[in-house]
Amino acid sequence: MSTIFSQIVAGDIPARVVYEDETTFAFLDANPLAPGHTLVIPRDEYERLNDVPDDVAADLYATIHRLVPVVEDAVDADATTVAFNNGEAAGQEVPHVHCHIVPRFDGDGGGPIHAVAG
Ligand code: DGP
Repeated sequence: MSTIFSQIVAGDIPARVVYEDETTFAFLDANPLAPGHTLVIPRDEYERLNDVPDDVAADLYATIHRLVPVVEDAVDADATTVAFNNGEAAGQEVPHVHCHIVPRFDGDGGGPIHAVAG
């Protein structure tokens, strides 16, 4: 049984795709904490960060690095919270590594951790 995110990558579940390349994929979060809330994932399924091979981790970081300013510009954000919930106790609900890029605005009142709490 593949994760819901693998089904999105496969095109079996619709999503607002923001970016894709050979190893990584990005789409809008279905329950956004702010407009433009984006998830960046490896195409392949890895449950936790330390399961991700080095080359894929490098690609994942490159995509995050590329998309942060794009997301900020798209919604005119003042900043972004960029975070992984890594493991169930940390609030990870989908067992497929994903990085949250959450646009932040001056005075929005969200703390860094609560911003990505599920
Ligand atoms: P986390 O709690 O870190 O595992 O975050 C999971 C995020 O995934 C949560 O913010 C909502 C989002 N999400 C869950 N299911 C779907 C889906 O089917 N489509 C999209 N676009 N996002 C989803």
